[in-house]
Amino acid sequence: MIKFLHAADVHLDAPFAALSPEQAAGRRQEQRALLTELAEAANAHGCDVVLLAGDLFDSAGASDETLLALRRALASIHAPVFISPGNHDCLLPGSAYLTEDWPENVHIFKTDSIEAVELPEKNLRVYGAGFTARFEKPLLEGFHAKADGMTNLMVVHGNPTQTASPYNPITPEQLESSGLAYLALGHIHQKSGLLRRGNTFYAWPGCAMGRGFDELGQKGAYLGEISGSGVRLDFLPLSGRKYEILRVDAGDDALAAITAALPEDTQNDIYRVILTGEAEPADIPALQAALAPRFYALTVRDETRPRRALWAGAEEDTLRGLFLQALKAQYDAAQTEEDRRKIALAARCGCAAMDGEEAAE
Ligand SMILES: [Mn+2]
Repeated sequence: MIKFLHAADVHLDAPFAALSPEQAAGRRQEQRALLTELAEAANAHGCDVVLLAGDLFDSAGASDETLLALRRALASIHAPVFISPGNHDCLLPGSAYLTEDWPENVHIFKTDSIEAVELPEKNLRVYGAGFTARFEKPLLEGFHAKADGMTNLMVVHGNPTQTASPYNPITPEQLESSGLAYLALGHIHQKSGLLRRGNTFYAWPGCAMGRGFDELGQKGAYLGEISGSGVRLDFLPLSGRKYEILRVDAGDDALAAITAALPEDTQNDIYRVILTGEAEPADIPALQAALAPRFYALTVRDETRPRRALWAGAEEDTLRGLFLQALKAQYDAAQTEEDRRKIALAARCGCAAMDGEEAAE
Protein backbone atom coordinates (compact mmCIF):
# COMPACT_ATOMS: atom_id res chain seq x y z
CA MET A 1 0.00 0.00 0.00
CA ILE A 2 1.18 3.52 -0.87
CA LYS A 3 0.12 6.41 1.35
CA PHE A 4 0.26 9.95 0.08
CA LEU A 5 -0.60 13.55 0.86
CA HIS A 6 -1.82 15.63 -2.08
CA ALA A 7 -2.10 19.41 -1.78
CA ALA A 8 -2.28 22.20 -4.35
CA ASP A 9 -2.85 25.91 -4.83
CA VAL A 10 -1.45 27.17 -1.54
CA HIS A 11 -0.70 30.51 -3.27
CA LEU A 12 1.96 31.55 -0.73
CA ASP A 13 2.63 35.30 -0.53
CA ALA A 14 -0.70 36.22 -2.10
CA PRO A 15 -1.31 39.99 -1.93
CA PHE A 16 -4.75 39.86 -0.19
CA ALA A 17 -5.38 43.24 -1.80
CA ALA A 18 -8.87 43.62 -0.31
CA LEU A 19 -7.48 43.69 3.24
CA SER A 20 -5.54 46.34 5.16
CA PRO A 21 -1.73 45.94 4.87
CA GLU A 22 -1.61 44.63 8.48
CA GLN A 23 -4.38 42.08 7.91
CA ALA A 24 -2.83 41.03 4.58
CA ALA A 25 0.54 40.42 6.29
CA GLY A 26 -1.27 38.42 8.96
CA ARG A 27 -2.96 36.28 6.35
CA ARG A 28 0.36 35.59 4.58
CA GLN A 29 1.71 34.43 7.94
CA GLU A 30 -1.32 32.11 8.21
CA GLN A 31 -0.47 30.70 4.78
CA ARG A 32 3.04 29.87 6.01
CA ALA A 33 1.52 28.16 9.05
CA LEU A 34 -0.35 25.82 6.68
CA LEU A 35 3.00 24.43 5.55
CA THR A 36 3.77 23.15 9.04
CA GLU A 37 0.26 21.76 9.26
CA LEU A 38 0.69 19.88 5.97
CA ALA A 39 4.10 18.53 6.97
CA GLU A 40 2.81 17.31 10.33
CA ALA A 41 -0.20 15.66 8.68
CA ALA A 42 2.06 13.87 6.17
CA ASN A 43 4.23 12.53 8.99
CA ALA A 44 1.30 11.55 11.20
CA HIS A 45 -0.31 9.69 8.30
CA GLY A 46 2.97 7.87 7.54
CA CYS A 47 2.99 9.09 3.94
CA ASP A 48 5.28 7.41 1.39
CA VAL A 49 5.16 10.48 -0.84
CA VAL A 50 3.91 14.06 -0.74
CA LEU A 51 2.54 15.53 -3.97
CA LEU A 52 2.28 19.32 -4.42
CA ALA A 53 0.40 20.01 -7.64
CA GLY A 54 1.28 23.59 -8.48
CA ASP A 55 0.59 27.20 -7.51
CA LEU A 56 2.48 26.64 -4.27
CA PHE A 57 3.54 30.29 -4.69
CA ASP A 58 1.17 32.99 -5.87
CA SER A 59 3.84 34.32 -8.24
CA ALA A 60 7.36 33.52 -9.46
CA GLY A 61 8.96 35.39 -6.57
CA ALA A 62 8.68 34.53 -2.88
CA SER A 63 9.61 36.40 0.28
CA ASP A 64 12.62 35.29 2.33
CA GLU A 65 10.29 34.49 5.22
CA THR A 66 8.19 32.22 3.02
CA LEU A 67 11.21 30.46 1.51
CA LEU A 68 12.59 29.82 4.98
CA ALA A 69 9.26 28.47 6.27
CA LEU A 70 8.80 26.33 3.16
CA ARG A 71 12.29 24.82 3.25
CA ARG A 72 11.92 24.08 6.96
CA ALA A 73 8.49 22.44 6.52
CA LEU A 74 9.56 20.37 3.51
CA ALA A 75 12.75 19.18 5.24
CA SER A 76 10.70 18.03 8.24
CA ILE A 77 8.68 15.61 6.08
CA HIS A 78 9.86 11.98 6.43
CA ALA A 79 9.09 11.20 2.80
CA PRO A 80 10.04 12.40 -0.67
CA VAL A 81 8.16 15.51 -1.80
CA PHE A 82 7.32 16.11 -5.47
CA ILE A 83 6.51 19.62 -6.69
CA SER A 84 5.02 20.44 -10.10
CA PRO A 85 5.01 24.19 -10.74
CA GLY A 86 1.71 25.64 -12.00
CA ASN A 87 0.65 28.73 -13.90
CA HIS A 88 1.13 31.14 -10.97
CA ASP A 89 4.55 29.78 -9.99
CA CYS A 90 5.71 28.74 -13.46
CA LEU A 91 9.39 28.14 -14.16
CA LEU A 92 10.30 31.57 -15.49
CA PRO A 93 13.93 32.72 -15.18
CA GLY A 94 14.47 33.81 -11.57
CA SER A 95 11.88 31.39 -10.19
CA ALA A 96 12.64 30.27 -6.64
CA TYR A 97 12.38 26.69 -7.92
CA LEU A 98 15.39 27.33 -10.16
CA THR A 99 17.49 29.66 -8.00
CA GLU A 100 17.05 28.32 -4.46
CA ASP A 101 18.56 25.30 -2.74
CA TRP A 102 15.93 22.79 -1.68
CA PRO A 103 16.07 20.01 0.91
CA GLU A 104 17.34 16.62 -0.28
CA ASN A 105 13.93 14.96 -0.04
CA VAL A 106 12.40 17.48 -2.47
CA HIS A 107 12.13 16.87 -6.19
CA ILE A 108 10.94 19.72 -8.41
CA PHE A 109 9.81 18.93 -11.95
CA LYS A 110 11.66 21.66 -13.83
CA THR A 111 10.60 21.18 -17.45
CA ASP A 112 7.34 20.90 -19.33
CA SER A 113 8.07 17.43 -20.65
CA ILE A 114 7.00 14.60 -18.41
CA GLU A 115 9.82 12.92 -16.49
CA ALA A 116 9.77 10.06 -14.00
CA VAL A 117 11.43 9.47 -10.64
CA GLU A 118 11.61 5.86 -9.50
CA LEU A 119 11.42 4.79 -5.86
CA PRO A 120 12.31 1.09 -6.24
CA GLU A 121 12.13 0.41 -2.48
CA LYS A 122 8.46 1.36 -2.65
CA ASN A 123 7.90 -0.17 -6.10
CA LEU A 124 6.71 3.28 -7.05
CA ARG A 125 7.27 5.66 -9.96
CA VAL A 126 6.27 9.33 -9.78
CA TYR A 127 5.79 11.22 -13.00
CA GLY A 128 5.50 14.96 -13.27
CA ALA A 129 6.12 18.14 -15.26
CA GLY A 130 6.01 21.84 -14.57
CA PHE A 131 4.54 24.87 -16.30
CA THR A 132 7.34 26.85 -17.98
CA ALA A 133 5.03 29.77 -18.78
CA ARG A 134 1.65 31.19 -17.73
CA PHE A 135 -0.04 28.88 -20.21
CA GLU A 136 0.88 25.30 -20.91
CA LYS A 137 0.18 22.88 -23.75
CA PRO A 138 -1.62 19.55 -23.15
CA LEU A 139 1.15 17.67 -21.33
CA LEU A 140 -0.54 14.25 -21.23
CA GLU A 141 -0.98 13.97 -24.99
CA GLY A 142 0.37 10.56 -26.03
CA PHE A 143 1.48 9.74 -22.48
CA HIS A 144 1.48 6.12 -21.30
CA ALA A 145 3.06 5.06 -18.01
CA LYS A 146 5.55 2.20 -18.08
CA ALA A 147 3.67 -1.07 -17.51
CA ASP A 148 6.23 -3.07 -15.51
CA GLY A 149 4.39 -3.77 -12.28
CA MET A 150 5.44 -0.59 -10.49
CA THR A 151 2.69 1.66 -9.15
CA ASN A 152 2.57 4.78 -11.33
CA LEU A 153 1.59 8.21 -10.00
CA MET A 154 1.67 11.60 -11.61
CA VAL A 155 1.57 15.10 -10.13
CA VAL A 156 0.83 17.99 -12.47
CA HIS A 157 -1.05 21.29 -12.65
CA GLY A 158 -3.80 21.28 -15.23
CA ASN A 159 -7.45 21.43 -16.14
CA PRO A 160 -9.40 18.22 -16.79
CA THR A 161 -12.75 20.04 -17.06
CA GLN A 162 -12.25 22.08 -20.26
CA THR A 163 -10.65 20.60 -23.37
CA ALA A 164 -9.93 24.13 -24.71
CA SER A 165 -8.28 25.32 -21.48
CA PRO A 166 -4.91 27.08 -21.97
CA TYR A 167 -3.74 25.46 -18.71
CA ASN A 168 -2.65 21.95 -19.68
CA PRO A 169 -6.09 20.60 -20.62
CA ILE A 170 -6.51 16.89 -19.84
CA THR A 171 -9.04 14.80 -21.73
CA PRO A 172 -10.95 11.72 -20.53
CA GLU A 173 -9.18 9.69 -23.25
CA GLN A 174 -5.75 10.77 -21.96
CA LEU A 175 -6.75 9.76 -18.43
CA GLU A 176 -8.11 6.43 -19.57
CA SER A 177 -4.99 5.45 -21.52
CA SER A 178 -2.47 6.93 -19.04
CA GLY A 179 -1.75 3.73 -17.11
CA LEU A 180 -1.58 5.82 -13.93
CA ALA A 181 -2.96 4.53 -10.65
CA TYR A 182 -3.49 8.11 -9.47
CA LEU A 183 -3.14 11.54 -11.05
CA ALA A 184 -2.67 14.33 -8.49
CA LEU A 185 -3.93 17.55 -10.04
CA GLY A 186 -4.01 21.20 -9.06
CA HIS A 187 -5.43 24.37 -10.61
CA ILE A 188 -9.15 24.32 -9.84
CA HIS A 189 -9.77 25.88 -6.43
CA GLN A 190 -12.92 23.92 -5.53
CA LYS A 191 -12.09 20.32 -4.50
CA SER A 192 -13.15 17.50 -6.85
CA GLY A 193 -13.58 14.45 -4.66
CA LEU A 194 -12.23 11.15 -5.99
CA LEU A 195 -12.80 10.72 -9.75
CA ARG A 196 -12.08 7.82 -12.07
CA ARG A 197 -11.60 7.12 -15.78
CA GLY A 198 -10.87 3.53 -16.68
CA ASN A 199 -8.35 2.28 -14.13
CA THR A 200 -7.00 5.74 -13.39
CA PHE A 201 -8.15 7.62 -10.32
CA TYR A 202 -7.66 11.38 -10.19
CA ALA A 203 -8.55 14.35 -8.05
CA TRP A 204 -7.73 17.93 -7.17
CA PRO A 205 -7.95 19.12 -3.56
CA GLY A 206 -8.82 22.76 -4.29
CA CYS A 207 -6.95 25.65 -2.74
CA ALA A 208 -5.45 25.16 0.72
CA MET A 209 -7.01 28.33 2.15
CA GLY A 210 -9.79 30.63 0.96
CA ARG A 211 -8.62 34.07 -0.18
CA GLY A 212 -11.93 35.66 -1.16
CA PHE A 213 -15.67 35.24 -1.57
CA ASP A 214 -15.08 33.17 -4.72
CA GLU A 215 -13.36 30.52 -2.54
CA LEU A 216 -16.02 29.63 0.00
CA GLY A 217 -16.17 27.03 2.73
CA GLN A 218 -13.75 24.62 4.35
CA LYS A 219 -10.48 24.22 2.45
CA GLY A 220 -7.83 21.52 2.77
CA ALA A 221 -5.81 18.76 1.15
CA TYR A 222 -6.20 15.04 0.45
CA LEU A 223 -4.73 12.08 2.30
CA GLY A 224 -4.83 8.99 0.14
CA GLU A 225 -4.00 5.30 -0.06
CA ILE A 226 -3.32 3.24 -3.14
CA SER A 227 -3.80 -0.51 -2.87
CA GLY A 228 -4.64 -3.41 -5.17
CA SER A 229 -8.30 -2.52 -4.89
CA GLY A 230 -7.86 1.08 -6.03
CA VAL A 231 -7.54 4.47 -4.40
CA ARG A 232 -9.08 5.78 -1.21
CA LEU A 233 -9.11 9.49 -0.49
CA ASP A 234 -9.85 11.40 2.72
CA PHE A 235 -10.28 15.15 2.89
CA LEU A 236 -7.88 16.80 5.34
CA PRO A 237 -9.43 20.08 6.53
CA LEU A 238 -6.80 22.76 7.11
CA SER A 239 -7.16 25.43 9.74
CA GLY A 240 -7.13 28.49 7.47
CA ARG A 241 -9.93 31.01 7.81
CA LYS A 242 -13.15 30.30 5.92
CA TYR A 243 -15.03 32.68 3.65
CA GLU A 244 -18.81 32.30 3.82
CA ILE A 245 -21.80 34.06 2.29
CA LEU A 246 -25.02 33.92 4.32
CA ARG A 247 -28.35 35.13 2.91
CA VAL A 248 -30.89 36.04 5.57
CA ASP A 249 -34.50 37.12 5.26
CA ALA A 250 -34.42 40.37 7.26
CA GLY A 251 -38.04 40.33 8.49
CA ASP A 252 -38.96 42.89 11.15
CA ASP A 253 -35.75 42.48 13.16
CA ALA A 254 -32.68 42.02 10.98
CA LEU A 255 -30.29 41.56 13.92
CA ALA A 256 -32.43 38.77 15.40
CA ALA A 257 -32.79 37.13 11.98
CA ILE A 258 -29.03 37.14 11.38
CA THR A 259 -28.27 35.90 14.90
CA ALA A 260 -30.72 33.02 14.48
CA ALA A 261 -29.22 32.03 11.10
CA LEU A 262 -25.55 32.08 12.14
CA PRO A 263 -23.67 28.92 13.06
CA GLU A 264 -21.52 28.91 16.19
CA ASP A 265 -17.77 29.51 16.11
CA THR A 266 -17.51 32.08 13.36
CA GLN A 267 -14.77 34.05 15.16
CA ASN A 268 -12.03 33.03 12.72
CA ASP A 269 -14.12 33.41 9.60
CA ILE A 270 -14.79 36.08 7.03
CA TYR A 271 -18.49 36.55 6.37
CA ARG A 272 -20.67 38.41 3.95
CA VAL A 273 -24.24 38.59 5.25
CA ILE A 274 -26.82 39.57 2.65
CA LEU A 275 -30.24 40.74 3.87
CA THR A 276 -33.10 39.72 1.60
CA GLY A 277 -36.89 39.77 1.51
CA GLU A 278 -39.32 42.63 2.02
CA ALA A 279 -38.23 44.86 4.87
CA GLU A 280 -37.67 48.38 6.07
CA PRO A 281 -34.19 49.61 5.08
CA ALA A 282 -31.65 48.17 7.55
CA ASP A 283 -29.26 50.26 9.64
CA ILE A 284 -26.13 48.63 8.23
CA PRO A 285 -23.49 50.39 10.41
CA ALA A 286 -25.46 49.45 13.55
CA LEU A 287 -25.74 45.81 12.44
CA GLN A 288 -22.04 45.66 11.60
CA ALA A 289 -21.12 47.12 14.98
CA ALA A 290 -23.39 44.69 16.85
CA LEU A 291 -22.14 41.61 14.98
CA ALA A 292 -18.47 42.43 14.33
CA PRO A 293 -17.13 40.74 17.52
CA ARG A 294 -18.41 37.39 16.21
CA PHE A 295 -16.16 37.47 13.12
CA TYR A 296 -12.61 38.01 11.88
CA ALA A 297 -14.21 40.23 9.25
CA LEU A 298 -17.82 40.96 8.37
CA THR A 299 -19.66 42.84 5.66
CA VAL A 300 -23.43 43.25 5.77
CA ARG A 301 -25.24 44.08 2.53
CA ASP A 302 -28.82 45.21 2.27
CA GLU A 303 -30.55 43.61 -0.73
CA THR A 304 -34.06 43.86 0.73
CA ARG A 305 -36.98 45.21 -1.27
CA PRO A 306 -39.00 48.08 0.17
CA ARG A 307 -42.19 46.96 1.89
CA ARG A 308 -45.18 47.54 -0.29
CA ALA A 309 -47.92 49.41 1.53
CA LEU A 310 -50.37 46.65 2.40
CA TRP A 311 -53.45 47.88 0.60
CA ALA A 312 -51.70 49.69 -2.27
CA GLY A 313 -53.45 48.75 -5.50
CA ALA A 314 -56.79 47.86 -3.86
CA GLU A 315 -58.57 50.38 -6.10
CA GLU A 316 -57.14 48.89 -9.28
CA ASP A 317 -59.41 46.99 -11.64
CA THR A 318 -57.11 43.96 -11.64
CA LEU A 319 -56.98 40.52 -10.02
CA ARG A 320 -54.70 42.01 -7.35
CA GLY A 321 -57.18 44.87 -6.82
CA LEU A 322 -60.17 42.53 -6.41
CA PHE A 323 -58.19 40.25 -4.06
CA LEU A 324 -57.11 43.19 -1.90
CA GLN A 325 -60.62 44.73 -1.82
CA ALA A 326 -62.05 41.46 -0.48
CA LEU A 327 -59.38 41.14 2.21
CA LYS A 328 -59.53 44.83 3.16
CA ALA A 329 -63.27 44.51 3.83
CA GLN A 330 -62.56 41.58 6.16
CA TYR A 331 -59.66 43.48 7.77
CA ASP A 332 -61.85 46.52 8.51
CA ALA A 333 -64.57 44.27 9.98
CA ALA A 334 -62.17 42.17 12.08
CA GLN A 335 -62.75 42.27 15.85
CA THR A 336 -59.29 41.33 17.15
CA GLU A 337 -55.67 42.27 16.49
CA GLU A 338 -54.90 38.56 15.88
CA ASP A 339 -57.53 38.40 13.11
CA ARG A 340 -56.16 41.58 11.54
CA ARG A 341 -52.62 40.08 11.66
CA LYS A 342 -53.81 36.91 9.90
CA ILE A 343 -55.68 38.84 7.22
CA ALA A 344 -52.69 41.13 6.60
CA LEU A 345 -50.46 38.06 6.26
CA ALA A 346 -52.91 36.52 3.78
CA ALA A 347 -52.83 39.75 1.77
CA ARG A 348 -48.99 39.78 1.71
CA CYS A 349 -48.73 36.08 0.80
CA GLY A 350 -51.35 36.43 -1.92
CA CYS A 351 -49.63 39.45 -3.45
CA ALA A 352 -46.23 37.80 -3.22
CA ALA A 353 -47.64 34.71 -4.97
CA MET A 354 -49.08 36.90 -7.71
CA ASP A 355 -45.67 38.59 -8.04
CA GLY A 356 -43.91 35.22 -8.05
CA GLU A 357 -42.01 35.94 -4.85
CA GLU A 358 -41.76 34.21 -1.54
CA ALA A 359 -43.57 36.00 1.28
CA ALA A 360 -41.76 36.95 4.45
CA GLU A 361 -43.82 36.47 7.57
MN1 LIG B 1 -4.26 28.28 -8.38
